[in-house]
Amino acid sequence: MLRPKDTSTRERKSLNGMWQFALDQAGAGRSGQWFMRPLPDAREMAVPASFNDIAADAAVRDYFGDIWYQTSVWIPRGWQGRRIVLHFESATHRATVWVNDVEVVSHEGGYTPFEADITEHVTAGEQVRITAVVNNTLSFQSIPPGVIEDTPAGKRQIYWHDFFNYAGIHRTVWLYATDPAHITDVTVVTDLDGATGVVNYTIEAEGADDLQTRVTLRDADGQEVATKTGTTGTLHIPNVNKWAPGDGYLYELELQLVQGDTVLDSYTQSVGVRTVKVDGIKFLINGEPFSFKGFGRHEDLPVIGKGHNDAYLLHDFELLRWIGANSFRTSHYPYCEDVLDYADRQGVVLIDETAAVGLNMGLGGGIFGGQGYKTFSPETANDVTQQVHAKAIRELITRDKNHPSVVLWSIANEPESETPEAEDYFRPLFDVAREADPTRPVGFVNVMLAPHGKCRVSKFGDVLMLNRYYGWYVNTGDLEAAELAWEEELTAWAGEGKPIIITEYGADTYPGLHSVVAGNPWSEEYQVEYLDMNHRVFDRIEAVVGEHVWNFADFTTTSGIMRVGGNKKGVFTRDRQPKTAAHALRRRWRDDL
Ligand code: BDP
Repeated sequence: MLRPKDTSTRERKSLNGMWQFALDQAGAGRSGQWFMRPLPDAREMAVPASFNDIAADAAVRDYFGDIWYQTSVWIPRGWQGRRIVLHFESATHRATVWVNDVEVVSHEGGYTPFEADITEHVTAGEQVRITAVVNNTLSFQSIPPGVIEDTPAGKRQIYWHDFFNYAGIHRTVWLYATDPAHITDVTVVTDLDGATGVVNYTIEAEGADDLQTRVTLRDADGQEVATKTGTTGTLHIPNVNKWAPGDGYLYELELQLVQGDTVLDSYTQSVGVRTVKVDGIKFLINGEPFSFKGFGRHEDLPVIGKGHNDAYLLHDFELLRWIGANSFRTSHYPYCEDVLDYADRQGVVLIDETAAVGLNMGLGGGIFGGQGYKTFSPETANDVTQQVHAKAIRELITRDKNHPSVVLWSIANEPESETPEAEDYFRPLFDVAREADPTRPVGFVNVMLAPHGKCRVSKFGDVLMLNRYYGWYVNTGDLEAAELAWEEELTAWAGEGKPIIITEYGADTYPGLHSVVAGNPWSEEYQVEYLDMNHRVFDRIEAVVGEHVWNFADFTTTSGIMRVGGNKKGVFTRDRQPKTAAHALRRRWRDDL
């Protein structure tokens, strides 16, 4: 699937703005065919945004079930004879969509795009009604998982990930038009041969059997550097300008379907020429050892929740630059594609993660003890879950495969990984990832409950990604003991001979809480002491090639005694003010200061 774009032959129209909106508490909308007419008792809702925090009402914030969205749109008169497509960049966690009275698409998974060819159901120059029923419930067969429990007070949605289950239409909805003959996908794989850049491309198209496929590669100044015909081929760039960390140089590949002198379809794909390879304990980008400095993050903003916002995107990247970070992980789900595009342009390196978070009944919202379920069993996470998970991996890779910024796939965060059931569940999922993308390393993020010697899944990964909270969840306030225990475990992992990225280490810190005495958790000073201790350990172990602090900014979670107005492990507050630790990290990460 290609991201909708304006090109010389394609036109897109954003459906963002105010939609009609109704919560379907009684679950009456599907059988009552709400898509046939204006939604009953509708209010207005902003798209893109999470609906949860808009109403200032706990019943809305904590609602789970069917959520109806409706809008109407004019099909441009000039789109007569064109192929017309309705495209959702995401709907969390699943949706079914109707155009007028006709169901056109259903999609499972809250963070990847889906679309429907609606040409047959619309008329150029006329208005159509678009209705989407979004559903945000989590079950053992969804990614991420959850369960609905019956309690004396009614049904409650339970889940085991430590961030609020924001839902709705979080990203842009597009209507776009192409020629009936159109390109459906392109895969670009780059390589380096000395100073020559190698760009392998494969194009897929529909209705194009009798057409010629033409590609033209241009540099950042718009100068043509190579051209070719055919749906698959290799282009060479003498004296290539590489894409590298901190230097997001991009070429542009124009793809065309041509009949005689007429270009029927044209699409542009940006291309960063770089290589990624794991070699022993080294993580190589363009053959050079790369060391990850940065954060685990969240899509989490005041009022709009997981809704995308360009101004925050720019500001967050400014803060990454300010602090000297070169990378981050899209914890714990695929991010808005605007984020990936911008990372490409900025030369920021990404670990790209699926939404498989919370597949661990030993945990819940952090390290809070068992949940009373077995993680993997026929009744809980089972074969169906595994298939949904496999699809989530495929959809992530299909969507993000052409982003040079993405150097590593993370197929899950902190799942149960110490049991034979976990081993059986994950083994085939690594194959799924490698089949979908043979060019990038694959890993998963290991949790403290499955330390070295116990984890049965790490052996499948190309790199080791570890989340550890020595000095926070264990050895709280005792950094001396934490340092000994952490170094012992990390030394054991280093014996595996793989690169190690510390994908999470962090301490909750209440901004403004200070302490002159060391070892005082929640204070700004303790966050600094905690990070310093971790860095001493990392600096003694050669296999550690990355440090991603948890978290870039404070974020919203469910309520609980372990959370004070959300998770406070941010180095920045939720409104992006630095805690003391931000300055300390800046001194460590910026080598130009
Ligand atoms: C880890 C999770 C992360 C949590 C974090 C924490 O990967 O999502 O927010 O710990 O407890 O277990 O702060």
